Amino acid sequence: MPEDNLTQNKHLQKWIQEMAELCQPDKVVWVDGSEAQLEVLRAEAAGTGEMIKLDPVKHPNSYYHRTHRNDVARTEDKTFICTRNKADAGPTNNWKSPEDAYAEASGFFRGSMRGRTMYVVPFAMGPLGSPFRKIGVELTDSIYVVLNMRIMCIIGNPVSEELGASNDFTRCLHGKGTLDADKRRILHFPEDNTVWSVNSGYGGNVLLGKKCLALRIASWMAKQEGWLAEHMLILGVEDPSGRTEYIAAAFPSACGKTNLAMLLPPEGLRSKGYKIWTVGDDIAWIRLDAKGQFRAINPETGFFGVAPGTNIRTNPSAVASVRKNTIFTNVVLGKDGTVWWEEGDGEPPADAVDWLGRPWHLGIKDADGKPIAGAHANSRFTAPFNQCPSASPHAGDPEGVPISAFVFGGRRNTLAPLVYEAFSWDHGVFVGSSMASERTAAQFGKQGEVRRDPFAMLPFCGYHMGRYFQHWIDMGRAAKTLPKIFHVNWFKRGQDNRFLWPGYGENLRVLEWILERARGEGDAEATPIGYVPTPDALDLAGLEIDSDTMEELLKVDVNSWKHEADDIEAFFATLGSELPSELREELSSLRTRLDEKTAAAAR
Ligand code: OXD
Ligand code: MN
Repeated sequence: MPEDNLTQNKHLQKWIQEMAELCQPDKVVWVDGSEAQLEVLRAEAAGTGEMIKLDPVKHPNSYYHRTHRNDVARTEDKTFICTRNKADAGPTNNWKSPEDAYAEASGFFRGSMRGRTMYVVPFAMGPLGSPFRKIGVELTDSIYVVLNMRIMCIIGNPVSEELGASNDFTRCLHGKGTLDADKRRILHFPEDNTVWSVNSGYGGNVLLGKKCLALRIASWMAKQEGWLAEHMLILGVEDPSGRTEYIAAAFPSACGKTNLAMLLPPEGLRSKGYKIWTVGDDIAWIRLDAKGQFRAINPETGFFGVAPGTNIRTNPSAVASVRKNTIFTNVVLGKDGTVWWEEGDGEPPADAVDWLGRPWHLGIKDADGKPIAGAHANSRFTAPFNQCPSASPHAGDPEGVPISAFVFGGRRNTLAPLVYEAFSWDHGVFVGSSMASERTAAQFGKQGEVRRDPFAMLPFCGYHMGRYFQHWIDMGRAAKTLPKIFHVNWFKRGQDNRFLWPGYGENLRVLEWILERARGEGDAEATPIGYVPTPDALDLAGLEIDSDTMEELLKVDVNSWKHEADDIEAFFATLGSELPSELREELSSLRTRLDEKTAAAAR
């Protein structure tokens, strides 16, 4: 037992003991969350080179860290849902039996912390005292993890005090091990409320409160307990009358969620009095309140955002958020203690090393003459939520914020119009369940290939996807006020392959229409796929966009949608008998509406 262990919790004590016996750390240190202790850890990590302290004037209290070159992103092929019955994990997850998974990973953990310290990090996802909050305890041999957890959630004594003698906490064990990629495992045991992660040091695999607890384990809990754990941003739109309404939106990774969550209104709308309030950029926990209204919290207290592409134009609020108290991972490091990344602001530091630690300068090329990027494409910043200028004053409300609209989005080069509204809750669930993105020329693989990512939860749903769809349908039945459901596509391209919509701040024009529709206002036209804005329904004042482009953006091409219906059917078939009948019916109604449209055009 750690000498300074402040917990009297017998369940926690027993588990720490067992895990320490397995991993054999030299020391077990209780993380109390105090600034004094964190300072000691920062100094220790700076001493060993695990973290590099950045220039205290340009980047106050900020650090740099590099992960192993084979360990720079989430590893979905090494991520498993370990349930007694394989069917409970469903066809979209990798599965292992709990016995096999524990046995194999125990081998990797055994003795792996010799010569190292095991840190005990009690953490809370969601505000303390809130009906939403869940408690976890992460055991880790990485100071980088402790310091990131400090930014991403509430840690330390306030959490263990709230836990008291209860056994109701997620047991999270993380060990860097040898960083051997073949032996990397991210294992979820929802039946045991346990996560084991070994042989990785990359954030998404090791900050176990985030994807592992707040999405995979939480989605399982949410199904049992009657709530929703979603891969969604939450934002508030304040209109000129001072009214603020909230939207929760799901997009696959790399579709600009953080940018949308921190959107800065374009001048035209800002001068009218519009403001955006950020509640969360990645995860939403959603419950029905006593009145049957959906309310959401962001269970995190920080941003773990992608650095490249973040600049004063794309996301000024993110730039402000990372000014201090930030950890940068795998970006360019200057000898002068500054950091830089591609499509960031300003010039790179003169004397710099890239994310692999090699001397680097802008324009440097590899042996084939290809430019070498200085920052890894998935390099990250970890920054405190409350440093965001658009942080909502209601982000920490224990009851959450009321949700007026759910928005789903994908990256579709052609098919999907800029925005459309589902006809009903079940139709909206169908829209979420059939979400997809197309590969662009910038991605590896066949261009135009469609990848289904239902509710942007494909890598994060901790149980059978068909049952998850059913849960969404059931939540709609339980609600007394139903938010409307929308689909957006910022990425539609014209004949010349250029984006038709300017995106970024201008997306607020679309959100404005969405909220009007949610209130029962706003003009729309029924099409086979849903309600689409009439040509003059969007407020385009101050935006230079011609009517042909708008027509193209809002167009619903019936033949392409017929192909889409075939593709959705093929995807649904992979879910077998667990696909809710409501979704089968929605697909068949979509086909009927498309056929009617063709018939009407022929008449
Ligand atoms: C993330 C992701 O890091 O979705 O948030 O990949
Ligand atoms: Mn995410």
